[in-house]
Amino acid sequence: MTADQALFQPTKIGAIDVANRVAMAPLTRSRADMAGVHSDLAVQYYRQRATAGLIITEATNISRQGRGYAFTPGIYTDAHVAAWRRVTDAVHQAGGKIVTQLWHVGRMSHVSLQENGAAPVAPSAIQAGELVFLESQTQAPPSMPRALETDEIPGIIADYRHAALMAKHAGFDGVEVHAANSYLLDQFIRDSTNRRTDRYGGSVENRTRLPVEVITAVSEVWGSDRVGVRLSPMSRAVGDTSLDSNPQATYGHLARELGKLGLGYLHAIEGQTRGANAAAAFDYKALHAAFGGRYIANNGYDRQLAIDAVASNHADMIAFGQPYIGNPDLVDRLRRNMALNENDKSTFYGGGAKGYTDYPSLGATVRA
Ligand code: 8OZ
Repeated sequence: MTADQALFQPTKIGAIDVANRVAMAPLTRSRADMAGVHSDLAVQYYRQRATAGLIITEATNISRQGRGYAFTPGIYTDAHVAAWRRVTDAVHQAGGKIVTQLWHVGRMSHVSLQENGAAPVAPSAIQAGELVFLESQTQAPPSMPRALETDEIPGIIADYRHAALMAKHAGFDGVEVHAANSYLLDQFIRDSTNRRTDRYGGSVENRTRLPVEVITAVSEVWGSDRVGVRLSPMSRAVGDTSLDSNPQATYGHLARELGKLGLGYLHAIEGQTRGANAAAAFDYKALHAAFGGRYIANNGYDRQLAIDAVASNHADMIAFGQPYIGNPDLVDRLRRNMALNENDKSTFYGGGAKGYTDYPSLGATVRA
């Protein structure tokens, strides 16, 4: 086998058999309804991308409290399950595999998105930078959060467990726990956003306790070999300064603890989310080694970087994000070394079919 063929070989990611090493990274597209229920447009969107070895869905809210952006989907009501079931059936019929990404935004929310205008919750009452997207189709700074009481933590874990169970009812192949990009679990991990003095704050052991407890609970539902986790040790939220003071030690500890659970995979955003690949800024190989299991690398990979990363065993799979917006048949294009469609950035978030399900695949005529 030549180096460039390794990217297209099947493998096993935990308990999931994947047809190739190309994953579709989670992509927020904001096309669900106000209640977080997908329409059949999402069925078409995911079906079109089913030749990916593994689809990781867009970040999906585990609870009403976990919601921070309008029109993002949920996985906590029966209506959510029914809508996602149509998606998973379509992907499976097309020969694909699909896991959903379990998401609680923590402080990255707005009172208008919360039940009865409640304050968003966070490890500590520190307001986030960046902007969230409201139902009024406008953007706003996140609201001032309130710190979770210690006795509320079991309720958060129960919400993750419930969402994991709902994901099972919806027919997914597994779940990915979103512990990246400065959302709730990452807010606990980082000392810049966690000033707690209880057993969930202070030491690295304490700050990583909630992610480990959540992932343990989710693993009880699914079996740990169908649970993945996404981390982004070096990624700041836009307009935010929320990095950890010692990412290598903190995320290394977490990866080691998660490795002991026997998870299906660790998915790492190498560098700044949506930025260039910055594998040099952090020792991701050490993170992978601490974890000891399957590793999905993400961020700014192109065809050659992906081929090299899989051929050299840097990664077991490469997750492509933005290339999957405009290229439903990305695997085919990479295999044949064909040009990629350009993305229309104005249709990334919100709207309908335009920029969602209308990107062309290489047709049979091109193929001939
Ligand atoms: C883009 C817009 C809103 C949310 C992430 C879930 O960065 C997101 C997200 C991306 O992980």
